[in-house]
Amino acid sequence: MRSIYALLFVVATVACTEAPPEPESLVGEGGPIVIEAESFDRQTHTDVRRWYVTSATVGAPADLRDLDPSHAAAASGGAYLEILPDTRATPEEELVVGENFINEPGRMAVLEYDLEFDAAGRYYVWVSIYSTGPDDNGIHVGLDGEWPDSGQRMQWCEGKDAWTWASRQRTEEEHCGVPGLIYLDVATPGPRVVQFSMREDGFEFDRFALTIDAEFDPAALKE
Ligand SMILES: [Ca+2]
Ligand SMILES: [Ca+2]
Ligand SMILES: [Ca+2]
Repeated sequence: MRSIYALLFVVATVACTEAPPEPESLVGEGGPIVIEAESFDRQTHTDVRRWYVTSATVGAPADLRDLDPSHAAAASGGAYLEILPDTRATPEEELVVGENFINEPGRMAVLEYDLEFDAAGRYYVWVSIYSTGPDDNGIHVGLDGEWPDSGQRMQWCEGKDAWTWASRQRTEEEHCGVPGLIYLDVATPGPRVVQFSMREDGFEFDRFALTIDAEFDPAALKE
């Protein structure tokens, strides 16, 4: 019996020394938090499209279609993510739902970020992307496996050919998106999983910001 207790002690000791991983980022009332897209914790739903890191030293597999060059040099942290292959790079190319486009969130190329929220609240979501056309500028955002209306169809029209912050939701009436409609409601403090999923392939994702400030101006983030 003693040896069993000894073994249990060893197991318990090992278990205690291997503490569960701490969420890397704390989101609270102290102002916006900015997360690099490439620091994601997991991705799922990758059978048709997935996110690839591009940096000065890393690139997506060369056989995946991508018509434009790397934009890593001007990306924050020197790296970004892109959904590839990009089989609809122009409006003339066929739109294939479930392949190069998906209006339903949480179905394709889902990124996950483990974050710790130290305050409940409504968190507005801003994302910096690099878009070169009208078919690489849509994404969805969700929380803990839920995809609320307020996280669907983030859209960018202005700021082509440059890394550009926006927080706008595409609507029936305004295809370029309405500001102030993209947010996640966090009911209680604690660990949460913030998720992004594909709407259009070829989407280039540098970083995102969460803020309780409805008047947030991303210009404040520029050094
Ligand atoms: Ca591209
Ligand atoms: Ca595309
Ligand atoms: Ca980045």
